[in-house]
Amino acid sequence: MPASEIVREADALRERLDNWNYQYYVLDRPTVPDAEYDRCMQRLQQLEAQYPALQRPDSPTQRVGAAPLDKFRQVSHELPMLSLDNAFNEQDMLDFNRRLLDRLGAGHEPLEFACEPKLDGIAVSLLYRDGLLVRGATRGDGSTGEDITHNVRTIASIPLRLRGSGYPAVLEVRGEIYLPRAGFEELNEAARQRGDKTFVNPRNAAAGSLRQLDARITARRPLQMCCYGVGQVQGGELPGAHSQVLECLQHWGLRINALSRVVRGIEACDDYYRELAEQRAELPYDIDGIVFKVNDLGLQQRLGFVSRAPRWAIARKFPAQEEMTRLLDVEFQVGRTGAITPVARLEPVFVGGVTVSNATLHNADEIARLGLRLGDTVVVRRAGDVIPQIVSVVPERRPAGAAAIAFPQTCPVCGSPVERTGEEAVLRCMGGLVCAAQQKAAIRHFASRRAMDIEGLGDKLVDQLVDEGLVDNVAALYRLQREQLLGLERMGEKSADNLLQALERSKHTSLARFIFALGIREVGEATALSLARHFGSWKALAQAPEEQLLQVSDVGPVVADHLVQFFDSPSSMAVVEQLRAAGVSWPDLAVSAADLPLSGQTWVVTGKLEAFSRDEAKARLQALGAKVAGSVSAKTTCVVAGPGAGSKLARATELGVEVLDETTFLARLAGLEGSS
Ligand code: I6G
Repeated sequence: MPASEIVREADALRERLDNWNYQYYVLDRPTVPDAEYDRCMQRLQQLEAQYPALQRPDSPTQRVGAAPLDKFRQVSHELPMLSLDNAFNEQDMLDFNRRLLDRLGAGHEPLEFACEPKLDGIAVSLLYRDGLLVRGATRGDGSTGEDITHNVRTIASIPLRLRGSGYPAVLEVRGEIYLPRAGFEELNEAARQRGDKTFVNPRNAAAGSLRQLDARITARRPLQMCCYGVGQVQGGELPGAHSQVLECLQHWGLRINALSRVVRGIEACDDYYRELAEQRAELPYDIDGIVFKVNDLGLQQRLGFVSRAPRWAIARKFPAQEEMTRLLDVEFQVGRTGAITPVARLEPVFVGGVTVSNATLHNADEIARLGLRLGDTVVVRRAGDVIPQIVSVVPERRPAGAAAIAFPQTCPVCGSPVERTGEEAVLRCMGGLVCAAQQKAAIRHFASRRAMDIEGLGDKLVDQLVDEGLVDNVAALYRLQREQLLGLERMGEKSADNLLQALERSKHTSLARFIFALGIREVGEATALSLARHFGSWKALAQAPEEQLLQVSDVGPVVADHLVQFFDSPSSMAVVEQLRAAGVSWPDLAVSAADLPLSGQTWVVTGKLEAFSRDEAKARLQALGAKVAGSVSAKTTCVVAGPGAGSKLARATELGVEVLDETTFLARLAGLEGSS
């Protein structure tokens, strides 16, 4: 190939990759499949390796390149990186507004505010010279930070070169680098599997990831950057409002918060705060408050600064997601699969908007990692909908003689031996279905709404049935007699009849629900659905060799192994036979997955639904062949939005994705379910 053509190809590949990166990381609108992206990247890498003269520091291939550093260089911020004043309630916000109006004088009411969530991450500064990223630095003490250029270069949402034109010759961009919650959970899960120390929260994980001398480690962490303003600006002009500056940054390829908004008046700030407080648990990242800024940069300049914070901005904080409390005791719960889970009993503490008195401790490794002892003061974290966790111990508050936490030598429920199998971190009761705890958990799962949906068979009643010896496995439920039920404490005739009717009704189910209800290890609702769709009948599934099971989406070697163990177990299969003999049945699936009415479509359900839970809506959509995703993108077919739908609805509207309210959704479902 002639040299000019090679240069042209490399330039075209770079431009294409930069565009896709921008679409994906900054605008959240993926445009090409990953495979196509990878092909282009490989081709560019190949060209640059073959013709080193083509290499450029801003090439998308050059995100990780330099050798590890031996230490961080110090960076002096030309303009100090300030902190923000905090507001904790509505009155603090009214006081803030009054202070602004007093300073600015008459004629400015209502003020225009730029509002956006305050991400719980690490504040950083990015310096661009003539559009090229030349330095990344931490905030440090505000005057001096650390040079983390090698690490910020690995973050895909940070452009190595600004896009477009019109940017100032020197542009310092400020923002927050953070780790989305999903990335944090994955990182910690992987650390737990390896027996390594876990990160306390996403913020610490982001900080730890940025403080790496070896950029290859940072590159493996799914860090994100969200820009909230500018520092020094030379050789160019920016527009006169903060919101317009943010828009410019986005045009130049930098990521800004999709939820930022301009409002008029302090009451509208309160509305925004409440709206975001409702969405907080559902956001894919941690936020600790909302930042409000006077939008007009001229007014900002007039207002100026007080000590280390701007007068024109304030952060209204949300209730803390981490609080301290005391560990009163550790109890051991035996689950459906015999896994023995330590559960911390805590002095009740208000955290993340609710009172928490229990927290999971996962397993013995987790307790060892935390170095936890009875009576310790601990930091409890409750973020989003994740169950509360103990994230650290406060060593200086340990009482004298605090006892170590002893794990049971035998099952605390049935006294059977306990074992750790293979590489597993969990301790398991080996009692199997002899163990009353396992029996109860299996029955509770079987009866649950998303499994056989046996109305009226709640946890207390399951306990009674097992404790009284009336039921020891799920099939025995269908042999219950009215007189037996009437013999139970607090069981009236009406309740007994209702339960018998509910049991009768539950016999008409679907194959997917039945598979899920059996409680086979690692077979959740989605896997059960995939299995049902793939095999169409119980017989075909139960006879399937491992190779066939592995062909099902969602089924890997571990799940396949659990399935085979279940089908090879005479006692498990005897229970299935008893269930079928009792009349549990379902229509075999004649249609293949590809023929279902919503096959190939991606739906998102958000907000509060009246007629059913989001999980139910999800299951109904999946049964019609749809994929149900957690976030809205250009690939989303339709969004079902109930009241309280926030960012996902906004995103759908922005992208022109079809949005259905609950009534229209129900009508659509009825039509589709009738036709499939
Ligand atoms: O720490 C911060 C987080 C978010 C900020 C900030 C922000 O705006 C959304 N803005 C300023 C002006 C400062 N710190 C100093």
